[in-house]
Amino acid sequence: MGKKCIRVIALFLIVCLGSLCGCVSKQKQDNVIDRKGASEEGKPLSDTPEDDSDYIVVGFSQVGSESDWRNASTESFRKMFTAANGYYLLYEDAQQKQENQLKDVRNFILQEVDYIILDPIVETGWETVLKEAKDAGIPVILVDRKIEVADEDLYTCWVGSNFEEEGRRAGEWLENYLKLQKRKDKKLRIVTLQGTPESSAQIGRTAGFAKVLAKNKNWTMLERRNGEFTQAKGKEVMEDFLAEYEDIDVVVSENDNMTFGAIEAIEAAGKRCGPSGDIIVISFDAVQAALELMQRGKINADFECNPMLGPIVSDLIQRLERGEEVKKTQYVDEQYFDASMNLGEILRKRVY
Ligand code: GYE
Repeated sequence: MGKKCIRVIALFLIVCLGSLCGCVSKQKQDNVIDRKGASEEGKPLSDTPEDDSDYIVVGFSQVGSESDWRNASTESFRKMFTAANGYYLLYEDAQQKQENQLKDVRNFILQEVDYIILDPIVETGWETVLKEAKDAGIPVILVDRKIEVADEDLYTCWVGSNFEEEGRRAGEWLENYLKLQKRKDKKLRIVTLQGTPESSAQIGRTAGFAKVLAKNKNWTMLERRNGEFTQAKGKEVMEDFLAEYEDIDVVVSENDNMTFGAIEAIEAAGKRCGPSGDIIVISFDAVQAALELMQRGKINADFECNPMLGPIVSDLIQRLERGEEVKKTQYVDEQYFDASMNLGEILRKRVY
C-alpha cells in the first residue's frame, strides 16, 4: 500500500470520525471535503477515491465567500481539482479571518497533504506557519493576494493580479475621461471604498490610484474608508459618505460587491451615478453582474481582476511533480471595460 493510499484513507477516516462524534462538520462533494460550516449529511462512502496511488492531495485555504469574484475563484479551483483530474482536494473557507487560515495550514500539515494552496487574507504574519510547512517538506503555492516575508524561500511560488497596476490604470482612465468631458481642470471630489485593510488587493489598488491622484492637484480625496469587500458594508459606508459630503464627483470602489452596495445607497439618496449621472463610479473585478450594471448606465469603468486561477495552479503543480522549475511570480493578464464599449458582445463571452 503506497504512502498516498495511506494518506487518502487517513483523510477519509478523519472525516468519518468527525461525523461520528459530531465534532467536525463535513460536506463531501465529489473528491472535495469542506469541514467548516458545512452540513452533517455528506455523501455516501463510495465517493471516496478508490484508486490509491495517483491522487495528488491538495489543501486549499480560501479567503472566504465575501464577493462574486471570490465565488468565481472557488469555483475555478473546485472545477480543476477533481478526482477525474487526479486530485484529492481539501477545501477550507477562512471566512476572512487570518487566524482560520493559520489553523487550516497547520491542519493540512498534520494531514500530510502534497501541496498547500493559500490565498492569504492579509500580507503579514505568515513566517511561523510557512516555516512549519517548509520543515514538513510541503510546497506552498500562494494565489491571488501576496505576502510580505523576508525569506522568499518560505513559499514555492505566487500567481495572481497586479493590483497596483489596476489602481494606476483606474486613475489614468479617470484623467482621460475628464479630458474627453472637458472637465480636466475642474475641482474633483473623490471618495474611496477600500477593501479589507492590509490585503494586497486593498494596498495595491489604493497605492496605484494614489500615484495618479498626486499628479492631479485639482483632485481631492475626501476620504477612504473600509468597506470590507462586501455589498452590505459598501452600502453602509456610501450612505455615511453621502450624509457627510455634499458634492461627491467620483466613487472609487475597490471591488464590485462594494460597488453594488454603493449604487443602492446613491440611488436611495435620490442621486444618479454612471455616465449620465451625478457621480462617476469606478470599480474593480469586472464580474458579470457589474458589467450588466455598466450596460444599464450605472458604472463608468471597471478594472478586471482575473479569478480563474485553478487551471494555472494545476499546471504549476504538474510541473513541480515532474521536478521542473516554476516561475516564482506570475501575473495573469487583465483588461478593463467602460461604458463606451460593446458590452453586449463582451458579456456574451464572459465566463465570470
Ligand atoms: O477584488 C474582491 C475579493 O483578492 C482580488 O478579494 C481579490 C479581491 C477581489 O473579495 O472582490
